[in-house]
Amino acid sequence: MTKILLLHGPNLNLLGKREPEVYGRRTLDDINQALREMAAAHDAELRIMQSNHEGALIDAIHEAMGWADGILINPGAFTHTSYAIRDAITAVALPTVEVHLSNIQAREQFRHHSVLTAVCLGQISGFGWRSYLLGLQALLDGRVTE
Ligand code: CA2
Repeated sequence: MTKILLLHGPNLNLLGKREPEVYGRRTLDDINQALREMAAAHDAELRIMQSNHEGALIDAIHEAMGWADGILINPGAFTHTSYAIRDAITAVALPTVEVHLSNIQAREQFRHHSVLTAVCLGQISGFGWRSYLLGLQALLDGRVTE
C-alpha cells in the first residue's frame, strides 16, 4: 500500500471561511475528505496534518522518513521563504509534490518564486482544490518509485 503524507501549511485552516474569491469555497475538511476518498480508491493510505508553524511542518517531514512513500505539500507562504523546509525535503529524500490552490505566477511578484520546487518532483498550481487531486495522482501514478 502506498503511504502518503499530506501537509497543509500556514493559514490553510481558514479555507472556505475567508477570501473565497482567491482560495475557493471548500473548507480544508472538504478537501481532505475528497483526497481520502481518492486515496482509498487507489488502495493508498493518507496521513494529514495542517500547521501554522514552520518547525512542526519540518518535524512531520522528518517523521515521514519512517513510514511514508511520498509527500504532498501545500506549504502556504513558506513556499517563498523557507530554506528550512527545503532542507528537510532534501534530507528525507522522499518524492514530494508541491501544490497550490491559486496560480502563484499570476499573483504578486513575491509569490512567483518557490524556493521548494527545485527539490520536489514538480509543482501544480492554479487549479483550486483540484490541484491537490492532481498532485496526489502524480504521486500515485508511480512517479513515487519510477
Ligand atoms: O495558492 C496557494 O495554495 C498558496 O500556497 C496559498 C498561500 C499563499 O501564501 C501562497 O502564495 C499560495 C496562502 C494560504 C492562505 O490561506 C488562506 C485561506 C483562506 C483565507 C485566507 C488565507
